[in-house]
Amino acid sequence: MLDVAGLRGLWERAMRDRAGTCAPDERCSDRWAHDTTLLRAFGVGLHETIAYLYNEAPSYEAFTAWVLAHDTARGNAPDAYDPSADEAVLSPYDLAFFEEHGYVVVHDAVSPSARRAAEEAIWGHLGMDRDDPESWYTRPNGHSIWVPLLHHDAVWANRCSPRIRRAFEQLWGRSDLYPTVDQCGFNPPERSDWPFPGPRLHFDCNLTPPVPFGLQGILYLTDTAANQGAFTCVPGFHHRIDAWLTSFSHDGDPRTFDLYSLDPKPIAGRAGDLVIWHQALPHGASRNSATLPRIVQYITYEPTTSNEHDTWT
Ligand SMILES: O=C(O)CCC(=O)C(=O)O
Repeated sequence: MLDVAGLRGLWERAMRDRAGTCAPDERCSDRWAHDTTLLRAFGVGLHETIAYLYNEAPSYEAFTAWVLAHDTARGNAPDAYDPSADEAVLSPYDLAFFEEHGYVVVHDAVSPSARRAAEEAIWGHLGMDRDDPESWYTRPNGHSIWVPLLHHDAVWANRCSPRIRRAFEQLWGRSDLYPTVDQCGFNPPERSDWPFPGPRLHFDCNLTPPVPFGLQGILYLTDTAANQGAFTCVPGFHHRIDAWLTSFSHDGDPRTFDLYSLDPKPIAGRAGDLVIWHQALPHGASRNSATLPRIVQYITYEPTTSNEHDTWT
């Protein structure tokens, strides 16, 4: 079978890694950026691909068929968006706010009908009734706020929103970006039989200093009060992180440090707000002490080449 745009190399590397025979230089960040871009261009999620490759060890033919079965005509490619929507989404004030605080809120990132469609899709996927609070605690996916709904049309429509793409382009200062194929989230009010399961404050990025520029994002599909499980981060920490990491060079582990001691702040928002944050901010969800669930979609755009270190800390 023909190699499809580098898929064979990706499949071969995964099979070698699975067998424990992958050479160290095959795991470099450039290779990672290439492979993740390839998967995003085909419209498949990273975790679903890893689960498929590592759990099922498919033949190359089966893997290619699996990838190609995903609809790639979703408008996720850098040249697929409408140039008429090319005006700035983030104002100079927004950009300065991001520079100072390391996060920014994009209002009306998607239309009301688009966010309602995604919210409906999540209720439907979970098999829950928004008017029946008992149903909010009967999740088929276990005790987690993650909702692995990746390929619903409404979710794809938000992921490819021109306003969202443009905001990420402005922050990255480049346009060779693809949206990650990421999941949704459902964080109901905490109960004694359903304590908040996290994610608590953490970093997803490599903590080898200097921590490079990188972005993450969350779209609020419903109004989200500060006490409603809101996204929480430590504003401004991107300016301090390298010095902070250096303080661990002889003793301690930044991954086990009590990040709650760094003065985190919940970021409330309206339905349709997208919060974008610098990867160097400690961040997480929070416990929901309100009366309604927090319902979100995770959306990030990443470039086709890597600025990350090869050594993971
Ligand atoms: O759901 C949230 O508010 C936080 C999400 C998060 O921690 C992440 O995307 O890494």
